[in-house]
Amino acid sequence: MTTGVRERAPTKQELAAALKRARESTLRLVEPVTDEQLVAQVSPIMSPLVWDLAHIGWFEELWLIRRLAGSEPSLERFDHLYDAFQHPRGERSSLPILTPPDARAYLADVRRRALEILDDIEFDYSDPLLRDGYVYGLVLQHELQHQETMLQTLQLAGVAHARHDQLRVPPRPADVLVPAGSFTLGTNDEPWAYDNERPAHVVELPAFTIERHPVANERFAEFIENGGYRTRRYWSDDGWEWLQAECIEAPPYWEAVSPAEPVQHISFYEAEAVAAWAGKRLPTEAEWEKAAKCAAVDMLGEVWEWTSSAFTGYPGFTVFPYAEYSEVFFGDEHRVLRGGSWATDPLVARVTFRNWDYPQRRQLFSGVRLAADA
Ligand code: AVJ
Ligand code: FE
Repeated sequence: MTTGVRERAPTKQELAAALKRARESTLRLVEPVTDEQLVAQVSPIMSPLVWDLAHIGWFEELWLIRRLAGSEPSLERFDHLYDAFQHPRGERSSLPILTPPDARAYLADVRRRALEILDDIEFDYSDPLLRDGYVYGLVLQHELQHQETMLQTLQLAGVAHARHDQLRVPPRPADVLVPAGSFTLGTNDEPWAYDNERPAHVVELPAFTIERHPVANERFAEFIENGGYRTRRYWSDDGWEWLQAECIEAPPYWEAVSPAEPVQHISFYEAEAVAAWAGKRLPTEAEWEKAAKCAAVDMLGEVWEWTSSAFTGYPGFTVFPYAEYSEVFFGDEHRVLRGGSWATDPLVARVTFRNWDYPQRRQLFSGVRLAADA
């Protein structure tokens, strides 16, 4: 199965194969991880890995078993343990969550039952949950996104080292001019798009330039050498306040980076500051998407790129199929990131996909691509 607008609905075999592939990569990710590492609370902003594992199963049970077949949860207490809104990430290791062997057994059991239901199901295409296999796409993308979350935890734990050495950014920044005019932001016909990517709507933008590649470490190093972290005017008020409170002088893992790779693990504030130092600015998410769609700049799969946009609903937004994916995060607290990183599965990393996080966050595989008024 590929991304992009599909000609026809995926078959049951294709859905089962996609679920299998996602599960294999989840299990591969935790294969070298000890049970002790699985239960560790690595950071207050991350769940213990064993929580992510069981939560993947819980989400699959919720949508592919309870919703589709109307069955009861396997255990009543799972809703309170594995619903992400019940307990903050930093408290999850002190909850009575499943042990690593039980979490693995639960994942396998849910999968077995979900595949039985898939086998029996009558695809009712008037049901928006089933049309184009939507609910299967929801569960798949959920698992794939949690893999990236788990990789962030592994990185913070020092267990994994970001496997990004295939990324190379040319030494000289190259600008692409995107002429003024309108384009369509978002999508109506990407079958597995999230509610926050819809509806497609026309947006008019003045001309702007955007760089062909994200900022590389060597350029970021120049920013540091030029006193970037000590120069007030490069920083927003919030950014400067954050910088003073955290005493930050470089991105995390800075000692180990290669010059030609995109800078990673930078916060929105650092992204803004390096842009100001370069005499540029962050793109808005509309500019980012226009460049990807109309100037055909390849912008997927390097690093997540901070945009200047707050995460909000597009005009005409409607919740589907649950408010806790997107809507509860709308507002001015979160900034949008675009593009997907080297750790993002291609099923998720599409041109209309919107990620979001708090501006101070650096656990993400996040970098920046610079833009400017034309
Ligand atoms: C879209 C990456 C911000 O991890 O909080 C996982 C994805 N939603 N489970 C997140 C998600 C529910 C979400 N992000
Ligand atoms: Fe989740």
